[in-house]
Amino acid sequence: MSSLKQQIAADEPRITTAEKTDYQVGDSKTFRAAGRPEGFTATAVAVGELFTLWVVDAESDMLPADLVQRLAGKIDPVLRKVTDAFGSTVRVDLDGDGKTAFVFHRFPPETEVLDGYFTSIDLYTPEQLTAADLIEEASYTNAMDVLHLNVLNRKSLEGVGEFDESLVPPMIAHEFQHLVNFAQTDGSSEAWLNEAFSQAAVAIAGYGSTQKTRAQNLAVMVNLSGRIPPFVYEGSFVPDASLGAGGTAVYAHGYLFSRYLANQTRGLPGGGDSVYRSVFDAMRDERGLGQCTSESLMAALDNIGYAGVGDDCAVASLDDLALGYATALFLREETGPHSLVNRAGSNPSIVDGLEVPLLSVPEPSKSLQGGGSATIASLAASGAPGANAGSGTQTKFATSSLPVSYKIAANPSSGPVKPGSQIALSSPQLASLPGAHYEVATLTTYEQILNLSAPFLPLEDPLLFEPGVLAYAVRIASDRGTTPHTVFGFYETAEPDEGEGDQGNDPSGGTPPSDDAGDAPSGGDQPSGGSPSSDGAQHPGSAPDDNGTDDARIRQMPAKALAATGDGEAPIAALALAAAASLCCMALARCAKKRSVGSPAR
Ligand SMILES: [Ca+2]
Repeated sequence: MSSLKQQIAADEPRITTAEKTDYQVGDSKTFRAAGRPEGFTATAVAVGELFTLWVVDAESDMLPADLVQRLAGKIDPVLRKVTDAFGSTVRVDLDGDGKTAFVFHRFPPETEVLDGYFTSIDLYTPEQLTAADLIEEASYTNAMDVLHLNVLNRKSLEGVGEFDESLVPPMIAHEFQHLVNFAQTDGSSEAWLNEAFSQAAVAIAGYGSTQKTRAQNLAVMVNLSGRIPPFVYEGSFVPDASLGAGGTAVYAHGYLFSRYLANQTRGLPGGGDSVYRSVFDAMRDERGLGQCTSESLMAALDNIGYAGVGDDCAVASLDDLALGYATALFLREETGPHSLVNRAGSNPSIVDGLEVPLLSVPEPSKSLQGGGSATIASLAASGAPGANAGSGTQTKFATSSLPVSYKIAANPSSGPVKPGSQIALSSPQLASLPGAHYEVATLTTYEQILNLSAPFLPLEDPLLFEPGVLAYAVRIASDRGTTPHTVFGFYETAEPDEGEGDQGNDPSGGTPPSDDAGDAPSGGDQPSGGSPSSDGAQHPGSAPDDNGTDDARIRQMPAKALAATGDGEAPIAALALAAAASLCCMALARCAKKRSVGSPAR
C-alpha cells in the first residue's frame, strides 16, 4: 500500500481526470459505491461554490426539489466553516472542479444503517488500487472527491416519518472533515482523533445541539458502569456504534474532548479553533503531509505552549490531558483545566450549544479499561482512591465539593396515588450544588417516557399527582448544569384510603432511562477506510461495558491516575477521582475489517 503514497505536496492537487470538469445542474454521471460496483446514474441537482449535489436517478422521488433547495442552501456555509478551521481539500480534488461532490444514493444492506460516509478508496484510481492488489476496491472507486449520503436516513429506516433533513448538515460537517483530514494527512491519522475532529467540525458548523442524544447516552453509560468509558484507541480502531453504547459514547467523547482542546488552548497562539490545524501542522513531512495522531497532538500542544515540562505547562503528557478532560467531565469548573468550556460567566455544561448532563456515579467501577477510562469514588467511603487502576498509581489530587452521585427520592416512590396527592421530593445532594433546584417533566404517554419528549420545567410548588399522568421525570438543575433524571411512575387508584406507598408494581422505579430518540445525527462513518462502520444509536439496556476479552489486548503503560478530595465540609465532599491508568493504549481485537488505503499499518 505504501506504493500509493506518492510524492505529492500537501497543497498540490493531483488531478486524475484528463480535463477539468465543470458540472452543471442537470448533468448526468455514473457513480459507484461499496456493494454497488455496477454503478448507478445520478443527476446533479444543485451546484454551489464549494460543492456539487447529486441524487441517484432511481430514487429521485425521495428528494423533491424544495427539499434539495433547502439542503443546498446550507452546504456552502458548513463547508466554509470546516475548511476555515481544518484546512483545504485541494490535494484530493481529483476532478479539479474546486468542489466536493455529495451523492445521495440508496446504500446496500451492509451499510444501510449509515446516514453517510467517506472512504479514501474514492481518492484512488482503479489502476492505483489494482497495483496495490486491492481488486475489489478497484471495482467501486469513483476516483473523485465524493462523499456518500443515504437517501434513507435513520428516521425513515425506522419508519418514523420521512427523510429527516435536519440530519444532513451536521453529517456533512462530520464527513467533510474526514475528507479534509485525508487531504491533510494522507491517512496518517488515528481513528479516535479523526472522529473527534469530525465532531469538532459539527460544533464549529453550528450544529452542536444535534449531539444531545449522544451526550445523554454517555451520561447514562457512566451512570450504569460507574466509569467514564474509554475513548483513546490505537490505529484505525473505534468501537462500532451499532454494537451498543461504547460506540455512541465515542462520538460524545469525540465532541467533548475536541472542544475541550480548543477551549483549553483559547488565547494561545495556534490554539482555540486553530488547534486542529496546529495538530495537522505539528509534524508535517518533507512533502508537506501532516498527521492526526497522538504524537502530533502532543507536539501541537507543545508548540502552542499548553503541554510540556515546566510550571507554565498545563499538562506534561497525553495521560495528563486525558485526566484533565475526565476531571472536567465530572467537575464542570467554569474555568481552568477542569472546565469543558473555560470561559468565565458561561454555563460550564453547555458546549457550543450542546447541553451535557452532569455525570453521576452511584457506585465507582471496580476496574478501569484504559484508553482514558476514569472513575470517581468517595474517599470517605473507600478511605483511599483504591480503584483497580491497572498499572497506574494515584498521584494527583484535586479538591471539589461537587457531588458526583446524584440521588433523588420521591415519597411515595411510585405506584398508586390519588389525584391531587402530594409527591414529596428529596435529595441529599441538592444543598451542595450551587443554585440547585428541581425540574420536573410530566409524562403522559409511553412515547414520552421512551423519548423523554416532554420539557423539564422548574418545580416551584409541591408536586401534586395529576390524573392521566404516567410518570414524572425529575432532575436537579444547578449552576453547573443538570443531573441525570430519575423517573417515578404513578397510577391512579380508586381506593379512598391513604398510605399505599406501594412499590411493588413500580413500572420504572427510579432508573434513569436511556432516552434514545434515535436522533443522533451524522451517521456512522469510517474516517478513511473502505468499509464504513455503522453508527446506530444506543439502545436502552445495552451493556455499557463492551470490553470483554478485548482487555487482553490493552497495552499496560505507566500512567498517572487522579484522585480528588473534598474539604470535608459537606458529607459527600470527599471525592476520589481514581482513574485512568494505562491511558491511550488500547487496541481491541475487533478491528475494522479493512484498513484505509494509504493508511500506515499499525
Ligand atoms: Ca472535486
